[in-house]
Amino acid sequence: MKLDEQVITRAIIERFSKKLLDNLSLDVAVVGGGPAGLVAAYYLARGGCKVALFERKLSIGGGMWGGGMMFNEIVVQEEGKRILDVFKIGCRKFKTGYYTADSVETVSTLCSCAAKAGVTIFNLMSVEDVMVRDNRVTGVVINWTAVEMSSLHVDPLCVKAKFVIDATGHPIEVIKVIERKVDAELLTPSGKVEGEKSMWADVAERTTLENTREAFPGVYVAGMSANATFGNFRMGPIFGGMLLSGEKAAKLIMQRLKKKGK
Ligand code: 48H
Repeated sequence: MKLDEQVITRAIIERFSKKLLDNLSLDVAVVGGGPAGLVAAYYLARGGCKVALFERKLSIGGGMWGGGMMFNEIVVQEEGKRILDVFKIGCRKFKTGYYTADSVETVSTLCSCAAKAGVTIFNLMSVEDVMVRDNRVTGVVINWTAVEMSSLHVDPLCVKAKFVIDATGHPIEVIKVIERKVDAELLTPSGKVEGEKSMWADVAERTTLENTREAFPGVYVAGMSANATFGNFRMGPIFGGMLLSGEKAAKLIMQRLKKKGK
């Protein structure tokens, strides 16, 4: 059979356009494809939610690829290992309570499992704003990362969502937009972003989970965003808290949507 470039081109345009059109109204928009966002999206999709994940970069996986300081191994504690086991990611005991996993295997498996569970992943797309009605976020405003990078004056498009997860990591981009643009308080003690503190792995891993909750009506924070929003420590290259936070965000949202997790 002879291959026709016109067919190849049409296939990509038609299939991508359909994918985008099918995702203009979501149960959950996950912003950020790091470990927390991927795990949250996976559990939401498994629970029957319509979920799309928007990732600014070409590759999904956020800060996990590089392990610690580009040594591509990650550490998880006992509780975090439970999530690695769910995804059948190989991990090895280092000493009591500490396990290591290959960061490339971990990221690629989380990504693959999320896609296979039914998450639609849009890479190269950034969330630059939100829609707010009656003091509740009702969706996200998206644009191509290339537009953002080149500072082109191109207007964005919009995706409606019942819930949004800010899984953008250290910069907490969705919450920061709300803080800057919406004339209302966040659900934090001060009503503002409390801010990330310096390194303390033991406390940070625990508080990441505690801080995984609704930070503005309709918006949950997961992963590093949770501690940055509610004001707690960073934890360095231990990733159990990120994985568990993704799982918790999904559970909380599914309760609100009255969906049963699998
Ligand atoms: C679309 C966006 C936008 C946007 C950002 O940084 P991440 O890996 O986030 P987490 O919370 O899943 O994991 C944090 C972990 O990687 C980490 O940094 C740790 C444990 N640090 C500890 C320490 O002490 O330093 O992923 C966030 C993703 C990235 O891929 C961004 O490109 C993406 O979100 N992103 N995508 N629209 N506006 N902003």
